[in-house]
Amino acid sequence: MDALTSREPRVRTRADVAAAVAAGRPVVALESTLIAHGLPRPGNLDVARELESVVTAAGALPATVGVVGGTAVVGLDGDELARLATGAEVAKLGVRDLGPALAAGRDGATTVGSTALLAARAGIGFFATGGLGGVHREARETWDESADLDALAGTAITVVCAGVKSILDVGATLERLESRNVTVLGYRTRRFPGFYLTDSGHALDWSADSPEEVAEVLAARADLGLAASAVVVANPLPPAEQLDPALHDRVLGEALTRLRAGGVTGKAVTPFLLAALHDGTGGASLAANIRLVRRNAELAAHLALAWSQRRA
Ligand code: PSU
Ligand code: MN
Repeated sequence: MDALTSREPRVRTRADVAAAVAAGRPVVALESTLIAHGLPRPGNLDVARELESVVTAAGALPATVGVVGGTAVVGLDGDELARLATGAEVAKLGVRDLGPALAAGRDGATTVGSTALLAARAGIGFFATGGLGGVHREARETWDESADLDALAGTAITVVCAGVKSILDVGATLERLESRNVTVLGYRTRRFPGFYLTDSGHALDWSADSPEEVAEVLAARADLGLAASAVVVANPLPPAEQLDPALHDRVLGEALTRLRAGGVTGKAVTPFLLAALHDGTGGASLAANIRLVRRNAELAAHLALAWSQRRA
């Protein structure tokens, strides 16, 4: 580890990431739960590496976040990334799990909420994922609402996503984002994307048509002192790249039936439904998932670049 690596107790920021943040150069955080728990092995490690390459090719520095042997790492190195993608005991860590996991010296993948928290603490302003967690369809009975929403309401970061996962109650999730004052911008659209689908069926009040327009919104928020909560930039798959909506609805219906029958609860729900979709669509949803995270990583890099140019 060289002298530049920034070390706080139990948190390590990779040296090049700390240097780029200090110099105001563009950095994009990536999360590890989508790699460790959202995508099937063994292809998941290739996707993790590819996302980093996409960010690099677009001119920003990637920093994948995760927990390795009880240390929270902002900017996993190649071996650490492989360890979280392929390890036998990699926990799924939301914000509330970080304390116990660090105390126990565990390995774990960070969710949108915990990645946003760790990235923002390290001074990173941009983050790409697939789809946010949100309010589940059974929430009236189960009270299952992703901790991502609460974390985003209290974390200063811009998150690029393809909306929220289509396994969720999208309308209820948008209502909660409104209640928690999370700004949502459609990227070149006023329709909220539906993760595997281009359009969730819900309208948005605001959109931005370029990285510079997003930067203008961030600057306005900063001037108002509103920068303590997240901005969600919702980036839809183009219609030609989405999953067939009829296939999506049919397979999701079956998956929800199996979820109820199987008694799956808590943080196992989202990985279960994603895997059921990937199996039930013969891999078509997996291909769409990989396409959308790649696009989000690329857009997040463009946003980070526009922001650092604006400030220079
Ligand atoms: N995006 C994807 N695949 C995923 C996720 C996002 O394309 O698996 C993960 C994120 O880490 C998000 C988590 O935080 O799903 C939501 O889990 P839950 O619903 O249990 O909060
Ligand atoms: Mn949940």
